[in-house]
Amino acid sequence: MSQQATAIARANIALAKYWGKSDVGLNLPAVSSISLTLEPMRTETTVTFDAKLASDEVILNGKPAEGKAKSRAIKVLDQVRALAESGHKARVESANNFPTASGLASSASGFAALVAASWTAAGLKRDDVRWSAMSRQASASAARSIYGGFVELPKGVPGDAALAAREVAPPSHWDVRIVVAVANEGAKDVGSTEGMTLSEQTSPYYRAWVECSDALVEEVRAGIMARDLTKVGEAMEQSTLAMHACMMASRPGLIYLQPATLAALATVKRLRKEGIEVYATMDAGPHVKALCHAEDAERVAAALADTQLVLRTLVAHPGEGLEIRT
Ligand code: 2P0
Repeated sequence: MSQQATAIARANIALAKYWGKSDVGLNLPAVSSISLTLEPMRTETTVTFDAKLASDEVILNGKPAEGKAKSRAIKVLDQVRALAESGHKARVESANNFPTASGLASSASGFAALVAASWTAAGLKRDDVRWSAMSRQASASAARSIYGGFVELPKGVPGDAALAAREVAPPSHWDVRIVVAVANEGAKDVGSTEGMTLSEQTSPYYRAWVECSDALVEEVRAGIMARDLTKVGEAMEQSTLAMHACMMASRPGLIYLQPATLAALATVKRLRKEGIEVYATMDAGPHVKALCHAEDAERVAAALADTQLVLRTLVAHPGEGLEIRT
């Protein structure tokens, strides 16, 4: 007998950034973050628990996963098996409908979909709070992809195994756009977990980053509630630049920004001078994500696509939280 379920999760982009951990074992963030869940950037994952399988199989985008990607997925399956008191091995098939090198973290939607699909396939009842906490342990940004729209993941005090994200406002609250300017197709050199540890241990600006983040999160949250793009945008830009300053001052320096990043930032600044409300954010990679009103998205995308060294653009809008396909 086999038990199967399919889950769909969307990528998210942090408007107020997470960088640093307060508890590495439980993967608790040292700072609160606020994100926007993105449509149409989706991961669809099917999990099948099957008594006939001798070992777990993990297929990512049509290819068998190996190494760290596979062991991180198996860790989630083991947690779900322990809860469901089941010993059956599983087959996991997961695919993204957005390119992995688009600069949109696939670990967020990937782990959110994996937790929800394996939980449901094991016969456990839907529980978004526990899904978010389990996703957070696999990858903190994944906790935010369980919910739709504007989502906050509070910082965690060491030992708080149940820490989960929560909805700030649903997708219908505010029809903004994120325009992604893809700067480079290559994989990044230093992953987020490793980068955060390095920053905490060596960056003289790490403490300052943690200290300034609370006020920025408050500002982003208040700006979202008031649908005030200037307020959200200004705080969002300071959050990303403060995070990058902290990264850069690590030893060795973590420089995720590339020439195309700076060119795209100059375009965003120029558009603002021309009267378009648009603000930029970057993650642990070179891509620029621009936040703007829906009616300006076409013009922002055209200007970024026209920017030297920018490869292409993608446009996203607020999306729903986790869906189970029955
Ligand atoms: C964010 N990032 O808030 C920040 C901004 C990258 C820069 O969340 O170590 O892959 O697995 O918890 O979730 C990327 O971090 O890190 C991330 P882990 P994750 O979106």
